[in-house]
Order: sequence, then structure tokens, then C-alpha cells
Amino acid sequence: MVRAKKESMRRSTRRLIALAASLGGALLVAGTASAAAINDRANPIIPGPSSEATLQQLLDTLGPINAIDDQSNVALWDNNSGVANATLLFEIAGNQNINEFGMYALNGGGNPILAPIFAGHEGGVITRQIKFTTDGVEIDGDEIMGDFADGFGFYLKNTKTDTIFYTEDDKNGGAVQALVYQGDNETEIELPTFAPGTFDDDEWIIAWEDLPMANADNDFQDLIVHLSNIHALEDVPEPTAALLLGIGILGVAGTRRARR
Ligand SMILES: [Ca+2]
Ligand SMILES: [Ca+2]
Repeated sequence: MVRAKKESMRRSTRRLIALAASLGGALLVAGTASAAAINDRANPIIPGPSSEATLQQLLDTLGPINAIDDQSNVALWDNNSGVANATLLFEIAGNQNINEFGMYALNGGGNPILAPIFAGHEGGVITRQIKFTTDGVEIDGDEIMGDFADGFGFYLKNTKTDTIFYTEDDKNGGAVQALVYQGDNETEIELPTFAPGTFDDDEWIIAWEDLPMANADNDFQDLIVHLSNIHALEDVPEPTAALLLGIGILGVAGTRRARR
């Protein structure tokens, strides 16, 4: 009886190990099969054609990122290290001189608190450090008070009409104004003026359409920025997810060792 019980326990343990191994394998396969960036937007937006450089053509200059297939549905982020970086990559828009890009704090359901990062009249490739302080964020020495520690999004503001678009679609009345691409720790990219490097999963590219949907050309290259050292806000692993992740990592580690 006791032996039978032990045997059955051993069997279920073996079954668990087998399950864990196959899950690890599945995660590994999912990891290698994914495209350049992590694609989890259920209904990707197809950017409109353009007489200027298209979003895809601009992304092609950075690395193998697919403008449609690699869209992420992440709209809010946080930062754990105290510092993040934003780089203005491209601005191809009639409104480029009046478009302002920045980050916003959620402010508990009230009007978001805006922290401008790039002013419209600025051109070329510029990198700014975003410093998270106990009271807010400091951008280029300017401190904006606000609860950025609880999560933030990014915005594009037309400083002439005061129209603001957000990375959260529901703040735009459901309209998608920003396409988001996350690194996958694998793809090699080369940002203008930077040395080539891996597109890590704490790195993001955000591509904006700067007009309301009704009269937009949907080219999503009106302002394109790169951000580093920020994480998806939803990325808080639950105990089960953390366990599975651990198994996945073990699987990856095993394979890496085996390849040596
Ligand atoms: Ca444009
Ligand atoms: Ca446009």
C-alpha cells in the first residue's frame, strides 16, 4: 500500500518533470520562432502608404523589424533602475515643428501629468536621459512632479491645437495613434549615431500618427522614438508564471550548454 503510494507519487513526479520539460521546450520554441520583436497585438494596424519614406522603410534602416507583424500591445511602462533613455529617431510630418513628445503619469484617473521630452522644433537624432526621482521625473534637468513610479505612458501633443494622443488607445477614444515594437533580446539593430547592438526586451520603438483618425494618412512615421531601460507595466509575474518562466530559462540554459 505504502509502496504503491510511493510508486504512484514517483510516477506523478516523473509526469510533472516531463510536463515541465515539454513546457520548457514549448517556451524555447516560442522564443526562437518569434519574429524580430515580440508580436502580441491581436489586430495589427496596417500603416498607410506614403509618398515619403514608409514606416517599414524607416524600420528597415534600423534592423529586421516588421512594421505589421511585430506590433506589441503594451501601452504602459515602468522603470526599476532609476534611469531611462529616449532617442528621437525620425520626424516626417508637416507638423514636425509643433509636435511635442513626452511621457505621462497616470495620476489616479485624473488628467495625466505630462513630462515633455522632445520639443517640436528639435530635429536630428537626440538622446535624453529620463531620471526617476522620489517626486517625479527629471528630463534634461527639468523636474516634473508626478507619480511616474506607478507606471507611465507616452504622448504626442500638437502644441498649436493642444490635441494630445496617448499610447493607451482608450485615451484616444479607442483610436490607435502609436505603434509599439519591443526588442526580443536577439535581433541586431543599429540606431543612427549608435553602434549596432542587440534589440533588448527593455528597449522599445514607438511610431506615431500625428493626426486624428478622421483625417490621418496613417503613415505612423510622423515621429519615431527609441526608448531603453523601461519594462511593460503588466510584466509582474505571478508565482505560477514565474515558475514556468524558471523552467523555460532552465530549458534555454540547458540548450546553450549543449551547443558548446
Ligand atoms: Ca508623415
Ligand atoms: Ca501621418
